[in-house]
Amino acid sequence: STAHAQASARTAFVHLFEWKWTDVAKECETYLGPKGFAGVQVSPPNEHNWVTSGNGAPYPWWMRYQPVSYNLDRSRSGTRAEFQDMVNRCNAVGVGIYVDAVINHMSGGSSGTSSAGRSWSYHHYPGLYSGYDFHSPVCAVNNYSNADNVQLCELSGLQDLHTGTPYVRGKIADYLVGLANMGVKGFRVDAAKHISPGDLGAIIDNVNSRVATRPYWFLEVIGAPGEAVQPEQYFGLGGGQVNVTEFNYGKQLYGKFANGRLADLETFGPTWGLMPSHKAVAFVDNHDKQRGHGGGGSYLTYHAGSTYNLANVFMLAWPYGYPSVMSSYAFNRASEYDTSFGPPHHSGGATKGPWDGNVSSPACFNQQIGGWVCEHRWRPIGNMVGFRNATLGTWAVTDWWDNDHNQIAFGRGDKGFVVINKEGAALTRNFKTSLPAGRYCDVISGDYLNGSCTGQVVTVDAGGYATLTAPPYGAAAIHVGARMR
Ligand code: LM2
Ligand code: CA
Repeated sequence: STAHAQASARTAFVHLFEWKWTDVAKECETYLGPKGFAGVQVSPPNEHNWVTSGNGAPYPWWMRYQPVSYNLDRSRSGTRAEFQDMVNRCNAVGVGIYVDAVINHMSGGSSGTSSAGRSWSYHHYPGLYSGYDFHSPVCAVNNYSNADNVQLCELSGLQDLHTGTPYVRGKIADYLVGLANMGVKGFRVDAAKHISPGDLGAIIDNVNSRVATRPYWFLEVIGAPGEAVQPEQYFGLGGGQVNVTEFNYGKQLYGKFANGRLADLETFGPTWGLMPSHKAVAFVDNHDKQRGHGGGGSYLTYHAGSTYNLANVFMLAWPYGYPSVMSSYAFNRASEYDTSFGPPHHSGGATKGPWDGNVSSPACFNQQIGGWVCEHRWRPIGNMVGFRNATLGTWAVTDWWDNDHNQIAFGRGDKGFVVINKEGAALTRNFKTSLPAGRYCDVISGDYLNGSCTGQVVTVDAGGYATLTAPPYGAAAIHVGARMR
């Protein structure tokens, strides 16, 4: 299990990709806090390049991966004051904010205007960085068998910071310390693979030494066999306390959920080549992989509908890593134009968030372009966060059952039991569980609230047996946090 998760008894987080600060605050208060989410990964909060059109698409999402400064005054998600208000309100309901820290590079291109209306040009960011602060000679990342090429050259033409110098390290650390002092609880280090472990370790140590409480760190390192830079090289950073993204997790789940056999998952974990559980951030998809950015590999996305739901149910029930739930706006995948398309917006590019004009609930579950998908609010996904929190104490898988094909079931000791049915016929069966006798709410067919259940109520007998029904391409799940009174 993971230390950060145990500390809070909240064991999963969500990436609210491209959400506005004012909307994230409302989402914490109305949904994420009550549902037991530990945190929210937010889009990069700093001043960034402003791109009106990319690959023909209006206001591409990826403009935010082109920093212009570490000023929070005006990003696409809102102002510094709105950011602080969000951090405060989310912290107040037990939900930490994790900032996506883009610190490997600055903008791409030769010149431009930022989200705050300021000018910048190649290797020239007024008041922050100039010539000597960038790696030279300038080269392109194009040889993954050479660590220096990966870490000292430009990734996708993005101006590569000389993270070996005290000045650059200091500027980056000041940015992150400032965020921690505002109440930010963690950092996703973007493109960590493109910063040497020595440089990144120095920055992490600098930050950790200057804050009252160490932030939670997870580093984005995409592992691929045979490459010079491997995730393991980053495990020891921050005194060995950091996590690393496990990109093989979602890739392997795709292999089983999209066209393989779920029964194979009985042994899913490090023996499949995954990093140790306590080091890993696990995810079905992320903002890059869902649109084919950031290298190859197939991943399930919300486009897969019920199969996507089931893969997330499995992730949240299975004792591996610290799970990250993806939450998207609708997009098509046909072309570069489609995958560059930014979030729903007003004319001029300001984000039109799911809470815009809505008082009691956000505009979600809209898979047409211009809509927000909000996978984290899909009932099976949102409610399985409660399952994972309730089962934290028993990390072992118990009472495994499968039909040799695509119906599986397993328990988490005396804390929870889940059934996953990726077949076209309903599955009803009397399962052996290790739960205490009692009546439980099936949190897939309904919600548990204040001792009552809007879905199926399941009885576990004195011997631990219970009859559960999982609909076609559906699931059923019971746990001690949703027990009838
Ligand atoms: C990441 N992780 O390591 C982010 O998760 C990923 O989303 C970022 O790429 C990347 N690293 C850099 O932070 C995205 C997007 C790219 C986009 C960059 C910069 O996937 O397509 O590149 O952000 O905005 C774009 C253009 C590209 C151009 C580049 C520089 O698509 O064609 O390259 O800007 O102008 C010349
Ligand atoms: Ca670099």
